[in-house]
Amino acid sequence: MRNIYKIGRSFIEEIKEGEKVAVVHDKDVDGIVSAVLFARSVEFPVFLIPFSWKDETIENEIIEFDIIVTLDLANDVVKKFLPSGRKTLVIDHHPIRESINAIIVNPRLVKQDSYKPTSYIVYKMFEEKISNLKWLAEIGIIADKGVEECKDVVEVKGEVWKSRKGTGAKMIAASSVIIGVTETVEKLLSFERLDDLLHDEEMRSSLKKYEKEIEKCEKEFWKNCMEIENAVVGIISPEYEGVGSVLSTKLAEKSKGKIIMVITDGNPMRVHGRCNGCDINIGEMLREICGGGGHERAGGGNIKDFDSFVKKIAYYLHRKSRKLGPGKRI
Ligand SMILES: [Mn+2]
Repeated sequence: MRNIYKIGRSFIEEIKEGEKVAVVHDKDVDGIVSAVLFARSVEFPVFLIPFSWKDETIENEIIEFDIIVTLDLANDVVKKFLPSGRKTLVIDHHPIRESINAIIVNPRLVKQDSYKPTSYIVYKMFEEKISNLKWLAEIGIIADKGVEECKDVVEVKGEVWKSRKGTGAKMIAASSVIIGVTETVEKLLSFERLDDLLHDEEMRSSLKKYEKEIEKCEKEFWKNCMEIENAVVGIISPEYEGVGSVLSTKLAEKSKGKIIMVITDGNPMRVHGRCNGCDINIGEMLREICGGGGHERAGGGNIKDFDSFVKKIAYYLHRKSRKLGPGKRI
């Protein structure tokens, strides 16, 4: 593993004075923290660009740069916007499905099923320079649920989400949707200690607002939900991004064995499926029903028509409970 960090560092050392460096990073907490750790590690100025798969302007934004560094973005995502002939460094932890013309720092090159968030990788690459920001790296790791394999960095005991660093992770998530990703990065760049984050008024009020919104949506979900076999399906209209995903995870933790489908209203409507402890593969189910995807316990997809979605769920679950194959009619 040490070797891949060294390859990443050599790439950085070879950057010449005057070369313009763009850092494109994911918008989630791991991506935001990685960007802050990276910017605080290198001696040269960097231009930070938050990116999500919906962004279409990225190619124009990075065209003028000599060097591209991407953080927490999978190879196949980077491939879509990478301009040709540009020196590129990809620091990431997603499965490697595509090869691209770049230097790759990804623990999966060494161990395929490794799960070490990008915050951990960036921290390990520059540990000597940013040991004072270990608390921030820990927050990025906690947010991406990577504590298990990063115990040499994360020091939290007991329930991580209830710890001070867990609260820090929630504050960053909330502030990124309420005050914005770039503004959140700006703030984090100025914090030296965990207390600077935990005591920041704007960050604190973001978390309060976000939690209030989740509570409101939880009530809305139970008020108009319907039960189909062991699935509970309900629509919510959240004010902020990411609420559907957070709420579905929360509800599934509370209702073990139930399939939770939180649908966020909009055009298109989006479904967030979760299940803890049932024998239905959520990702597979949503792939078949609405062309979505995911894994055993969590998945998502877009819905055009609510009524036909509900019918398809009923048909799918009825078929599964009778162990019928996909082609057989009931
Ligand atoms: Mn990540």
